[in-house]
Amino acid sequence: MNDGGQRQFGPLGRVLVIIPTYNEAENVKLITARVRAAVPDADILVADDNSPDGTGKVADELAAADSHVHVLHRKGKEGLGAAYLAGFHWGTEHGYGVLVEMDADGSHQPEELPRLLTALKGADLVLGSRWVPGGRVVNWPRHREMISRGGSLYSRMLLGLSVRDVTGGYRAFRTPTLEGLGLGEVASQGYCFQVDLARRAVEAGYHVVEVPITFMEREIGDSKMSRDILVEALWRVTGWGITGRANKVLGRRNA
Ligand SMILES: Nc1nc2c(ncn2[C@@H]2O[C@H](COP(=O)(O)OP(=O)(O)O)[C@@H](O)[C@H]2O)c(=O)[nH]1
Ligand SMILES: [Mg+2]
Repeated sequence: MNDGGQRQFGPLGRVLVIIPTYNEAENVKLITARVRAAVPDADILVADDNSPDGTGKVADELAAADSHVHVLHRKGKEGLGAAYLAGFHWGTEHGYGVLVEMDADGSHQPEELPRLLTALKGADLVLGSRWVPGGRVVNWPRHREMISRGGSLYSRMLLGLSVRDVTGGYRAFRTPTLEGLGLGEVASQGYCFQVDLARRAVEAGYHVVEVPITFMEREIGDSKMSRDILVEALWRVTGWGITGRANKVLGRRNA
């Protein structure tokens, strides 16, 4: 996280909110309406992994009724990371200046997005953060909070990051920032996708700002969090930490 104090940041450009979905048929309607009300100028891209519950069809109906809503149909469940990468690609191709990550389940409140976008005027990347003063979580089971806080702490210690909420998924990127992260090499699928992007942004020297958010646990539908996702995060973060330290010892940077 550099201070960014000396830099001039250009205008933001058009905003695309990317919402990955897997079995969120009810939520996708609610979240789309809330984003449209909170940020009327922004467009929405629903990135659906052929959800068995018909989320993709619901999204198509929303898109047919509103030119601000778009749908990316993917062939099957490939994880959050792959859905976001496809969404970033789509957004870049379509000329958006800002790409936002937001869950479909209402955990990331669209009403807070204007604050993230205001902060992005003076940053390369804004992280919605639960673990800075003013940030909080509502209705999260104790074990989820422990996994999340523990995951952030472990990642920060191992990777030497000053970011507080390393695993959060409510973020606003300037498109050129994403282009500088080497997304072609990102293999992370689940949870650790967010850790991967945060560490790449910090290592690339981008100005990263954390803005406090209130994270609300979902009320409808089921979490896709799984043991496999946790295990992937643990081994990848540990691997990055070891490689990073070895490179430091050997005097190499970003090898
Ligand atoms: N396209 C796609 N979306 C996914 C996948 N896994 C999770 N999501 C979406 O990612 C967001 C976060 O997932 P969620 O289950 O709420 O995780 P949690 O908040 O950590 O419990 C939600 O909008 C999910 O529908 C996936 O494999 N593909
Ligand atoms: Mg969720």
